[in-house]
Amino acid sequence: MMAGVKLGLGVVLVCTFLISFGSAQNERASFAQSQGDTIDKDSRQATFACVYTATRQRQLVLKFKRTNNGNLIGGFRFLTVPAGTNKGVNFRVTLSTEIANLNQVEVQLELWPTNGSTSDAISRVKKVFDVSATSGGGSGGCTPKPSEFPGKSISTLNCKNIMVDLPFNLNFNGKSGGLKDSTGVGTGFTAYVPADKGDSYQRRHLTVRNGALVVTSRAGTWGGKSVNMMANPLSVGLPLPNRKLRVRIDFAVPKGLGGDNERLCLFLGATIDDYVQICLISKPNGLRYLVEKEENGKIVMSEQSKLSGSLPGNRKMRLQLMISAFEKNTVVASYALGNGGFRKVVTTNVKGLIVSKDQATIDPDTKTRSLCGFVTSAGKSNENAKWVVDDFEVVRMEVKETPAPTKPPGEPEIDFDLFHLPVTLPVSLVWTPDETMLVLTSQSTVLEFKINAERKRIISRKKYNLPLQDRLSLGITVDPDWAKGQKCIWVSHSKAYNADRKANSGSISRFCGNNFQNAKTVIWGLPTSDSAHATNQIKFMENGSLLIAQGGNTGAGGTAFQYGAFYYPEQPLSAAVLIAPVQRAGFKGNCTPNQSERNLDETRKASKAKPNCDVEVFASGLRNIWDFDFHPNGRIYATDNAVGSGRATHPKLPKGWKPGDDCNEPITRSDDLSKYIVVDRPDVLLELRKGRYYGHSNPSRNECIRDAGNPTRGVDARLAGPPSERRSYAFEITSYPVGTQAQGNEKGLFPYKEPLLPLGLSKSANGIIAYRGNAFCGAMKGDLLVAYYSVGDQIKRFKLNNAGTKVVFDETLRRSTKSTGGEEMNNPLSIAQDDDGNIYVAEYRNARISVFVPKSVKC
Ligand SMILES: *[C@@H]1O[C@H](CO)[C@@H](O)[C@H](O)[C@H]1NC(C)=O
Ligand SMILES: *[C@@H]1O[C@H](CO)[C@@H](O)[C@H](O)[C@H]1NC(C)=O
Ligand SMILES: *[C@@H]1O[C@H](CO)[C@@H](O)[C@H](O)[C@H]1NC(C)=O
Ligand SMILES: [Ca+2]
Ligand SMILES: [Ca+2]
Repeated sequence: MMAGVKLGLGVVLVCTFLISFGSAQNERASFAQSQGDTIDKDSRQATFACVYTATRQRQLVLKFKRTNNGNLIGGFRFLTVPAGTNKGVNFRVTLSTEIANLNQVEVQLELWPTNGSTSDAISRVKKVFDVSATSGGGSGGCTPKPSEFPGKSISTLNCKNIMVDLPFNLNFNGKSGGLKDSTGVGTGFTAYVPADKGDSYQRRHLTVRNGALVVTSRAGTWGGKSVNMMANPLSVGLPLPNRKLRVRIDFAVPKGLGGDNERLCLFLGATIDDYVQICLISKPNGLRYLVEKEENGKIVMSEQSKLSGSLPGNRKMRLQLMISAFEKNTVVASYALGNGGFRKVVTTNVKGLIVSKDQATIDPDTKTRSLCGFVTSAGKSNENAKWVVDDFEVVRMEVKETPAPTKPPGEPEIDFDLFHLPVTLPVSLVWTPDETMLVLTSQSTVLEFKINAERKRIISRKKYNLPLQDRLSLGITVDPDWAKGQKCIWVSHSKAYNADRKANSGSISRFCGNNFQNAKTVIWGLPTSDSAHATNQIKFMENGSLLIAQGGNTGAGGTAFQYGAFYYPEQPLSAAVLIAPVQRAGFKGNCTPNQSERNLDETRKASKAKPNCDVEVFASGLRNIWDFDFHPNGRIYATDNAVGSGRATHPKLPKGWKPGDDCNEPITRSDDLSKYIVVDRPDVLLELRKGRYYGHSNPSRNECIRDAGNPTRGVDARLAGPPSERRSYAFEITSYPVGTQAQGNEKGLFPYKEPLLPLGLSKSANGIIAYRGNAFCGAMKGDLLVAYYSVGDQIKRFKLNNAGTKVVFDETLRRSTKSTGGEEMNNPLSIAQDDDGNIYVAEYRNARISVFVPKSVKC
């Protein structure tokens, strides 16, 4: 038993139990003492030889960490291994680009039960690996973070150049730049899809010539989970999900194909295991089209048929994908022979992942995870056919908007003059009592504007750099005592997204002085997910307490070892609106949990001890609440962002679970995932109340039941969406056993409160204001204005009933979309208003503030 003693109680019990089988005390994993272990800085490939002994199926985990602080660097691997004695395992791992900056890494090998029944590993060994000898990488290229291909490069270009502007057309004139061909001429494509093994980008097989791209095909396939290698899957990043797009490729079918599955495919995908494609394929019975869809490594659709008609003499044909991510994520695949019309062959729905929903989990420079392009394969043929591609284009399609709903009776015409103020990366804005507007950028600068809105003029503009290097700033508000001469701003910031992100990097600082130069961090140690869910907007209540919109760490409350994004578990202060009486003397702002980050990372279970600070949960169950506003009616209204990428789990309930019991076991088995997956949910508008729970689980607070649970066999908790849209959404979660009630107030839990209004899928409803202006004879006073960041970029207007308990009318705010006479918005994020009723919208991707100046009407 000596080996067991240092392993902790849980494991000792396992050993005692297994001792009757005679071998448990030897369960362990170790490095094979091989001189051959390598980490190559240039290719970022690590190879390690390990041995293990296990009495049953176990999980081996190889991790790479910084030696100075123990933080994980990108690139770790889980392997499920069968029982065996002294079995050898070779790991190959691609590390993230962080490796280029390090001289040493700590490599850690662990053996875990596959069912996550212990709080610590059965065995753990470490060694420090010297990487100073190998050369520093330093090459350009794009290795997104977070990424669907962790640690792998998807381009030789900078990440910022992967997504293309529309319309996008390649006619291979050699002037488009992009990935290079065999002779160094640009193909115009900006990315490739990395393979499991080896390099998928193989320049030597590409030649730009006479206005065409000639590709020599190689053997290869993406089908299934195990083998994913295709040469030259050339692609571009698409601006999704907020656009409807048409992608086309024109090419000539090579002569002499032998019916050996030789093919050219036009694809749209997020990974080699999640894509949809239409191919022209050569089969023994002739040329056919093939439409394939793979999800999570399984081909879930494969339809083929012979072409209707024959190829023209020049053997030219076209393939097309029409992509629309509004509501359902629909892809329509078509083909055309020669110059003939397109023939629609398949209409299918794809996962939100493929169309870049859930923007918070996408690398901020790359901005998309939707790669669209073409790839050829020689199939089973020994010949490497040459495919000649003439044209590749992506164009934007018009989207029909829902017709304007009937106005409330007696409402005057609501219309605005529109102008813009340029600001790069604006995230939050606030008006001061001095009638200046402060705009915060994600890079921690503050721009101060004095504006004459009526004349559409900037009177003055001043810039302040806050001393917050390398921090992501998201929220700004002014000090309640500003009017008394206390010129201070409060800013929320974190290390979300940063290369050395931290689980508890969320902070709120106060900056005072003429240049906001006097900084004081008032609250720190708040949760930060490994995606862009962090400490969001902050606002003061009238009594001086600060309310803080704090994002969650997980996709749907549960923790699953299998998902790369949303790695950390929920914590006692995550996924909530927090309240902090910062004005109180002796206020304690250090909310750093006493659980080490290393322990959080290794166990994937958060300590339930609430950090010993004066920050409390005001309202809970909020997945990634961005903003909220105080309404003149005394209520608080908020938005929340729901699951959109199809990769999120709710907590699993242990056997015999009762409300108020624990549910913080992470999911460790891949085959368990499907039992807990939460499919995409609508974003919501909420009325935020103290002491209520809004449905996003948090095991560290014993909040185990998502949404309305699953009380009956029938459809539960069906709520109507916006009146103009005439549809409804059920807030039940059918993966819970029938009879599972929504969260009540057992053992001090906050009882569940339904949202005020489901808004629809993947809107990314963010900024919200309760409009206070008297414009339009007061017709808009008290209406809620909400920014849709993702699908259908716009400002939505919601009219409440007198009690403020129901939305009775909704419309797209005039001039916030093209079809309402405005200039198209791109990722509107936050909204503010001034005392004259002018409305200011921070458009993140358009790098501007849109100002809506109400047109006057006679009352
Ligand atoms: C999980 O694994 C442990 C250790 O191997 C074993 O004792 C336990 O019975 C397993 N539990 C379940 C639910 O499979
Ligand atoms: C302010 O009001 C909120 C909501 O009622 C309350 O929870 C909080 O304790 C109050 N803060 C102070 C400083 O009184
Ligand atoms: C962590 O916090 C809990 C609750 O406040 C306390 O009981 C425990 O002693 C703390 N642990 C450490 C290591 O400080
Ligand atoms: Ca695959
Ligand atoms: Ca039900």
